[in-house]
Amino acid sequence: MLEAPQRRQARFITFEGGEGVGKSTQVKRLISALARHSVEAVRTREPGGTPRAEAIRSFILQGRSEAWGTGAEAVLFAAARLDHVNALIAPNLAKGTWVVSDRFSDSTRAYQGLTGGVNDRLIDALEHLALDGHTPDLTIVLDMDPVVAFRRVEQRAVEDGLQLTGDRFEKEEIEWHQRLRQGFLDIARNNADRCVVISADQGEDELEAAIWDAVRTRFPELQA
Ligand code: T5A
Repeated sequence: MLEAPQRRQARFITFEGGEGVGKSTQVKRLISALARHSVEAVRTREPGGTPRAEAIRSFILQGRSEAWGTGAEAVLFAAARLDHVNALIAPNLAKGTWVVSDRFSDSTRAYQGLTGGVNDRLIDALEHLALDGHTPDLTIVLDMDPVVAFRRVEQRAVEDGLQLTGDRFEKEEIEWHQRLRQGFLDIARNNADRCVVISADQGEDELEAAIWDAVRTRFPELQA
């Protein structure tokens, strides 16, 4: 009797890093690379990914939560994440679809925790609550000098014919972004079994190849 082909275990991959390092670009490229290897994957992002979480995204990124303080903002990001996990991430993984997310819980730890001053106990508790065991299988941390990343964001604004007013996070000082960069590197060092740091200061094609190498190394089933 023929055995039914074994379904590959669905994987959860997240991209992290500072603003403008190329996460969105590479998330799209990874989805395409996975499709070329017959892997069905959904692309999502944080904050957001579901209608309810997108509503929280708009509220926060318009600066409307600013007066509440960083601790309350961490709670809002976690509320969005809880819905994202329950309504999108967990159901897709359960039915065998891979999930690739542009930012996830490490962003709360880096932005609100390590650079925003929210204590580890609250960050840990929120992470425990929102993830409910759905820790990423692989986190790609894209790393580069924030000054260079800002130039990319400026260039994008020029190309889009926009004035670079920035959302409220992008108005923060460059020094703050340097600390943020170090925060992501610290998270990667403390979670070396899950995180891979890749220099984002290279062309899109080269970066895509480096990311694909990391993904295939972590998930050898893709080499079959
Ligand atoms: N936040 C989020 C928190 O504070 N806590 C949390 O818990 C979470 C989840 C999200 C904000 O919310 C904060 C963090 C953020 O401040 P966002 O709009 O999602 O806001 O912000 P970013 O994730 O920073 O999005 P960006 O679009 O600005 O940056 P990306 O996605 O890293 O970069 P990308 O791919 O859009 O590329 C930027 C530009 O560079 C070009 C692209 O064409 C584009 O023009 N580019 C390259 N140029 C040269 N070489 C390359 N290799 C390039 N790759 C891309």
